[in-house]
Amino acid sequence: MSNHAAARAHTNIALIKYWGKKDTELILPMNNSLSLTLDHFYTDTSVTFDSSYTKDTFILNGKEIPNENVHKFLNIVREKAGISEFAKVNSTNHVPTTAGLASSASAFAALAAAASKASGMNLSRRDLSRLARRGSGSATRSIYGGFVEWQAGDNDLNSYAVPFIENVSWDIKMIAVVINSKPKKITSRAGMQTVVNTSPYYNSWIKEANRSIPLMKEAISKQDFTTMGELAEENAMKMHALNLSAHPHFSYFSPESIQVMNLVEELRSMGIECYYTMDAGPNVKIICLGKDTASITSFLQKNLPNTEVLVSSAGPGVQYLD
Ligand code: 2P0
Repeated sequence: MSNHAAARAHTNIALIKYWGKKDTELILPMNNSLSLTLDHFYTDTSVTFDSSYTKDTFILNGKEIPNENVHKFLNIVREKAGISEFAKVNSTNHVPTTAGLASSASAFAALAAAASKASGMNLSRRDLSRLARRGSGSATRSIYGGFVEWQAGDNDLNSYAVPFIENVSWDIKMIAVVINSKPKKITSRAGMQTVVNTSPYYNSWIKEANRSIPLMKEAISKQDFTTMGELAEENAMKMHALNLSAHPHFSYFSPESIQVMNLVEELRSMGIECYYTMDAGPNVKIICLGKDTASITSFLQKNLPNTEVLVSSAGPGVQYLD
């Protein structure tokens, strides 16, 4: 049995977001979500199981750090594979370190692929997606490239991602605007469950997300950028509105996030079509077409000098490295 494997997975940004679980142990989401896997941000992870190890070790970007979530995930892999050896996990995040874009999506997708292969399993992509889900919800989608839908399901077997359009011929870009100010950190995990438990608007969110998924798929199929962008921006704002309606209420917006969103609206009024989305942090991601990338980035840099912008295209699904 080969006890070593390495894999690369890219991060993804949700256009229709996952924000709440119906099962926190199995990570079963309340609604389907739909994302774009990106080419620029990825994680490389190698895993070795060895009977001489006396504990699990996790090395991230060259530094050993204890991580209970990685250990719990390795327990799931060992149980599925029927092995008992501890593992050494070595991960490198290929995301500019200052960007604050490091993502549990690429991390757990790469770990699922590397750990399952190193443990002797040969999982289908569907089963890899189910396994990645146990580490982090958004990782479910990073098994596939391009546009991906996570079908919520209602149990461990039927909650997984499916590729919607893996080979994207549409010249869609995602510009990540890196905002360095740090508002109080609330993890996605804690934030979304506070919302599920306390927001009076949560049922409306589910209804709206379910309504938006088929509309978003239709817009992507037709390469209807206006509908796609409007749906993505509205969905993101609805998610952030839930956070303001929770008890205790919270927000991921920083003053600079709002400034960037205002600049996107200004670009639109100038006839340059682009839309924003935000996740569980202050960075703003701008969705645009390749032809407008240069004008958007120079407008941003003129108005917010010293702001880092990172441009991504659609990226591939998980790959084995050896
Ligand atoms: C998403 N996010 O659909 C949403 C939108 C952030 C905002 O999935 O608890 O790290 O590990 O399942 O996946 C980020 O949350 O949370 C996320 P867990 P995860 O991309």
